[in-house]
Amino acid sequence: MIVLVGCLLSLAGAEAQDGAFVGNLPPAEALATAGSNGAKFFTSYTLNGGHVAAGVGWRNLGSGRIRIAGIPSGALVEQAFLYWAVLNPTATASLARGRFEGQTIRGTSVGTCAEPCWGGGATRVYRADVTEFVTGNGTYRLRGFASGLRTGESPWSSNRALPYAEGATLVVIYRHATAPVRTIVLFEGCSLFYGSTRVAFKLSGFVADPVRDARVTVVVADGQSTAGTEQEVLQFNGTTIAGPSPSPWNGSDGPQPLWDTGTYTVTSLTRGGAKLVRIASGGATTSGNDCLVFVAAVFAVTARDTDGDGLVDAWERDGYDHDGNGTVDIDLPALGAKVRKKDVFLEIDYMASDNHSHRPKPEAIALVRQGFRNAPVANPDGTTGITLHVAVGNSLAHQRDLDMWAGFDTIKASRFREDRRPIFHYVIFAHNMKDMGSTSGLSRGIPGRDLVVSLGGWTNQTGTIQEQAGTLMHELGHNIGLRHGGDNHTNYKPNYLSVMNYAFQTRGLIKDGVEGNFDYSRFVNRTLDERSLAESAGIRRAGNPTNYGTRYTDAGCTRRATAVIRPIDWDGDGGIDASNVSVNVNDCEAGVVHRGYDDWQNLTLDGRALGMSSPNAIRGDLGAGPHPLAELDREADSKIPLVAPARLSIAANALGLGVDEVTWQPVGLEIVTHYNVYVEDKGFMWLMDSVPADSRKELELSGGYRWLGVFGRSYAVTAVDHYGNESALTQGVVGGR
Ligand SMILES: [Ca+2]
Ligand SMILES: [Ca+2]
Ligand SMILES: [Ca+2]
Ligand SMILES: [Ca+2]
Ligand SMILES: [Zn+2]
Ligand SMILES: [Zn+2]
Repeated sequence: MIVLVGCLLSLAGAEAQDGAFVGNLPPAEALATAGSNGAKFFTSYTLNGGHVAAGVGWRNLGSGRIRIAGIPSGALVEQAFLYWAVLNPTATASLARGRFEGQTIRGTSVGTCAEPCWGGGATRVYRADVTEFVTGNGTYRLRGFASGLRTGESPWSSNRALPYAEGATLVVIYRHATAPVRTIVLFEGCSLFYGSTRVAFKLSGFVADPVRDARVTVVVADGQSTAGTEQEVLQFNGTTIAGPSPSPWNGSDGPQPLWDTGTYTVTSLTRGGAKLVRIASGGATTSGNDCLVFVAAVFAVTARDTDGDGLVDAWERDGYDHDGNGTVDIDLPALGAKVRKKDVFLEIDYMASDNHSHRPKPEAIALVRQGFRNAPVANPDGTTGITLHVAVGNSLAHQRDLDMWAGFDTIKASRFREDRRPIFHYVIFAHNMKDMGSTSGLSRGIPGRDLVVSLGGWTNQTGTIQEQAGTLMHELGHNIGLRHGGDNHTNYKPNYLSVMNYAFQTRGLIKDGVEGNFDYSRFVNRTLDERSLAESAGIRRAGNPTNYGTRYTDAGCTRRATAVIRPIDWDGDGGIDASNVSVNVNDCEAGVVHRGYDDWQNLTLDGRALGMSSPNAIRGDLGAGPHPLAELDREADSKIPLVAPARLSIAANALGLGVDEVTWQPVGLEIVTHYNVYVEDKGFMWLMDSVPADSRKELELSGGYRWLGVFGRSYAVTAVDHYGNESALTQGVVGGR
């Protein structure tokens, strides 16, 4: 609104509540400091991709359409945020709410400041993650946002009613394989500028190298067309890039005035190697400008990421300078990051109570790190593997049930440093998640940056080493783009050997006859058509290793574990059939074709969407359940069969006449409680003894167990876990019988 004397008087009172602006035109540098309160770093993405933004002005409507254009064909939406502003004296829940494409969304407050001369009390700015509803170019319908009137009449009509809706802007970050690598930083806030004041902000969190292109988007509320008077300018690094005529803030987003989303190319104004750029806006002359509110800014500039891990070369070489002040804030090289080798960073905070702690066990972290280190992923430096850096951080107050994601966000806001946001995944080892039973964990989106491990309902309330390792690796797998079937959510596929498959999450892969190998899928196995399965071929595809085993359900829906990749007795009739069989091999689900998947060659380490507003959302998969909200729980885990003990060996009479020595390889799982030893007599296997499992041997897989047979000649051994599940028999006969 045009500044009137009365408005200025009301602003004098409002100044006290927002230190981001001052009365007279100060030097830009001084305002940059004050302004930094009003344009806070929110997040950044480094990926092959870019951003687009568009807005709608909706005073006296609270609804409208936003048309997104400019996303290249073939691109994938990495993340989408909606910003909106509304004027109202008090903050109410309805101000933070609206419907986006028919779905209710709830925003987070990103700032409150003085209002732009309408007597509206205060300006309130909100942001919501709408990634799950944005698929690409097109028109998006927004309805039901707070507005005192929905008549669409002029803002200057005498008919007025609070709250005063200003407008909304949709910012879309996309990924595209042939787009250059860019760092895209988002800043947000609420800063009034009017009369002779101006706003000036520093944008940082990138290294502009090389500067192939640079673009800045600025979102400002309450602009209006004021031909001849109150013409504003927008400056980038001290050079005017828009205005004074037309003003960049003339309410051009439409259909109602009072909202502008401006995107400008600033390539030639961005210095090579820059870690900081400045934007400023205000009246073109001292005659002043309209009452305006800065809402958000996006800066996107080309960057280098030689190893594709989403960490800019300059950060990995020189350290990350978050605020661009010349001082390194995260010394990535000191932490072991390399420019030419892929790195993944985790911060893990954990809950602890008087009688137990969810601090991750060092052995669990070691298992996951080993899995990444051994990854068959090539690096530019000629090595293979990914370096997983794990910072175990804060001990958190114990909560029985963590509210998702609100409770998570509360903890994250106070315990996770802002300058780590572009680099680290944030992990909480919690007890349980609210209303999710014994669900083992949860990833916020696929891909994502946040995850929870929640084993409070598992072994000893904290989970075994293997339950911790597998769940961490599973949820991290979702964070880096993996699903329960690799590229789809079909679970329990026998030809998908990955901790992403529930059959292997808490036990690791079966390899060389033992369990506990925590890994993502390293190769594509044979495609399985459940209508026609060749038992002799199993899941092996030519050229693949032969030393893996798998799990499946047989024709009677009995779950089975096998230490070999072929042959596989799919129907469970005890023999390898010559002709093909028809069996629902994945958890007894009705017949489909299952394809294998190579996880390691398809990870998403860069970009990574920053969570979702809905706990149940997966990018591109909305309504295409099952969603990760229902992750593996203890009930489902209790049905997973153990592999039979391997390498049964019998030395006849080794310990005296008629006393045989029977040895076997431990299964390799902490949940194994004992082994049963059977001896055959008259065609029946008699249980002769139970040998307690040695947890140390289980984990180290060193040596074998020994049982001294006394009569038998034909032995069998099984493993039994703490659920009471007994494995299949491993049978052996004394030689020469
Ligand atoms: Ca990198
Ligand atoms: Ca710094
Ligand atoms: Ca790296
Ligand atoms: Ca068979
Ligand atoms: Zn607990
Ligand atoms: Zn999962």
